[in-house]
Amino acid sequence: MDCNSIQIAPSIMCADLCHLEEDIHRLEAAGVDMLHFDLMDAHFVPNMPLGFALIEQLRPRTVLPFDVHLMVEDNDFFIRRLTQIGVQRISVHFESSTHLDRTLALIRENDIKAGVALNPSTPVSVLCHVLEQIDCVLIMTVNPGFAGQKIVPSTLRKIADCRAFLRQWPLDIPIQVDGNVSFKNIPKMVAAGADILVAGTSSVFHKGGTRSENIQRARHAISRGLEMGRLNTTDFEKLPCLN
Ligand code: S6P
Ligand code: MG
Repeated sequence: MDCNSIQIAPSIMCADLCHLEEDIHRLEAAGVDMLHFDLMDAHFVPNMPLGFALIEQLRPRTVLPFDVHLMVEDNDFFIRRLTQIGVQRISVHFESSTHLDRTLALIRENDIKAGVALNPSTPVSVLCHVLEQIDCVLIMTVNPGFAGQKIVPSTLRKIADCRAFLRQWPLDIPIQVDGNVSFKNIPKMVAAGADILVAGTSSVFHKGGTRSENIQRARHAISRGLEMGRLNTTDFEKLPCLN
C-alpha cells in the first residue's frame, strides 16, 4: 500500500463558501479523491451548513465523485432529492434510520453506493445484519454536526474494532473516518484501519498552509500511518489519551 491507496475526501462545509468553485478546482488540482458534502436538517443535529441547490449547481462543475453524509431525520426524503442530482455515495446515520434496510435499498436501487454512519457511542456490531447492503462504513470520530471539534479518543479503538469486525466475515468494506482527521491523528487512524479520510479544518482546510501544501502534508501523515502497520484494538488500549 502507498499513500495514494488511502483516499482523501475534503469536507465542503469547511471550504471557502464565497469562492467555492475556485476552491474545488484547487482541491481537484491537488489530487483529492472525492468531495464530502454534509447535509444537515437542524433537527438530527443542530446545524444546517449546505443545501440541495449548492450540490446541484456544483455537480456539473467537477468530475470528482460526490460523497454525501446525511445528518437528518427524514433520510428517504433527502435520498430521493439527491438521486435527481446524481451523487455517487450517500451515507445515512444508523441512529436516524427507523427502517435502515429499506433506506439502504432505496439508495442502491438508484445505483448509488450506500454507507452507514455511526455516532461515537454506537457499537459497530449494529451493522451485523446490513453488511450485504453497504458499500462503506462511516465512523464518526467526533459527535456529528460541527467542524473544528476534538476527537473522541475511544473512536481510534473503534476504527480497529470495525476493521476486525469486518475481517471476521470476511468483508473488505472501506472504513471512512470523519471528525478531527488532523495531521496528528491521521497516522493512528490509518494504522487502525481507515481507508477514506474526511478532511476538514484540521488538515486540508488548515489555515497554516495552502490547499496543496495541506494535501501533501496529509499524504505524508498517511505514509507514516502505513509504516506503523495495522494496529489492533489492544494496541489502542495502551495508547494514552491523544488530546
Ligand atoms: C461533522 C461533519 C464533518 C466535518 C468534518 C470537519 O458533523 O460530518 O464532515 O465537516 O469532520 O473536519 P474537522 O477537521 O474540522 O473536524
Ligand atoms: Mg461528514
